[in-house]
Amino acid sequence: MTSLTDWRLWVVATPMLLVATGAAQPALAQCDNVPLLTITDSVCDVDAPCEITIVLDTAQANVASVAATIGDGSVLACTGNCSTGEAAANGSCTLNAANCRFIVVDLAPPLEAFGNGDVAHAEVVCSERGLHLIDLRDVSFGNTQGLPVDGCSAPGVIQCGEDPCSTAVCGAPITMATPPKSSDALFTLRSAVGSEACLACSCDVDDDGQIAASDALRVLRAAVGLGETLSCPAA
Ligand SMILES: [Ca+2]
Repeated sequence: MTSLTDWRLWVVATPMLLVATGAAQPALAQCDNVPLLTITDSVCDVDAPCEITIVLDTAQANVASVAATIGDGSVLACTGNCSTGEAAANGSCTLNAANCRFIVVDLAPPLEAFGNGDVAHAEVVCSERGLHLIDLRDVSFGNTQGLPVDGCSAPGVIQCGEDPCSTAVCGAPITMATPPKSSDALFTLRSAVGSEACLACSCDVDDDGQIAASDALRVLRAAVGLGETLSCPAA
């Protein structure tokens, strides 16, 4: 039998799920078995040059060029400094400081396909303290024949400034209140679907190494006074 409290929880949780998933990334199934370009999670000082790493998973495709724009210009600027990583050692990297668009390409015959791993190290400057989800926008891939290759990108988390875990409250990424509020649960849910950036010390409230919808539900249960115990990993 469902208790009144369970029903209240469901009524609150359902619109939260709709809100959170409505802002999610395009269907991931489209990105199965195609090259994927990502930014590794990075920690940067405010207003100081900082190197971020661009990583390629080729999905066994022939990829000899990658290009993308780092972020939307709101948080990060680019210095123009870029170098290739081990997975694109035969290529060269160019980064446009004006718009943060980079290209890594092998232009020296014989053209060789890139491997899996670091393809570029790009220098950026973050101006806004906090955690930021940074996209790789307008991504494109090409092969050794110069022909386009279908592929995808995924964002990375850039921490700008000091470690927020030093002051974080487990389960309360927004309000830092104990017990947390429903807004903390919503933020946790949005981070679970990739719409927000949250650290494990704030949002992995069952300490299982992942931020999932189940973490958001635990936060919500704590917020409505169901005595949920929240336990995040140490920073
Ligand atoms: Ca978890």
